[in-house]
Amino acid sequence: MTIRFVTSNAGKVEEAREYLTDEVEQINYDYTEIQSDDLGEIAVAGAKEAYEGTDSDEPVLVDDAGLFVEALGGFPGPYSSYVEDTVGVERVWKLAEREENRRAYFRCVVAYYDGETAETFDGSVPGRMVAPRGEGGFGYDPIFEHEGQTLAEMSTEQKNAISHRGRALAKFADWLAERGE
Ligand code: ITT
Repeated sequence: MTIRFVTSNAGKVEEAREYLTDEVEQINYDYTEIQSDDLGEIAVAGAKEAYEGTDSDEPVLVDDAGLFVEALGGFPGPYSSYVEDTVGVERVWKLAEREENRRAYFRCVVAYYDGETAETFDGSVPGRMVAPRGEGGFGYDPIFEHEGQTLAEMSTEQKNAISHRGRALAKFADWLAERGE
């Protein structure tokens, strides 16, 4: 089976390939990102739209993720992508830097849809906001530290072992294996 990962983000695909024995193909499909506080709802709507809007009947995967900074009421949360594109990661650190409480977490929901079954898998990782460090990963990785290292200082393998996406993908891989696929 081939799983079509609907994303513009090659970093996500690289992380997914470490978990899934099936072939993972990256496809670009510009689905509507609905406005919602619920990452799962956003991801399922995207997966269904991408599936219906493409010709293949291979299942699709959509991943919606965000960084939630505690002292900022969970900002940027579901709007993380928009905030990265508009003001950038450094400015999010600048906001967090003014706060005494630097706690934050990443959350990820992976949605699977095969035309019949829709299923979601989630994961999160706690950490704290720090000044940017590290060259790896993508997005907010340089400003998010977990147990002394930023996610950008970790290899893909190390990041997967502790990350929001790694946890969600591990659940997804178990579910696929249980279904015998
Ligand atoms: P697609 O929607 O095409 O999959 P995207 O990068 O826009 O790509 P999201 O909407 O899920 O994906 O991303 C939300 C934001 O959070 C975006 O700015 C990402 O760079 C960032 N992000 C997601 N996962 C991350 C991770 O593991 N580490 C750091 N930043 C992450």
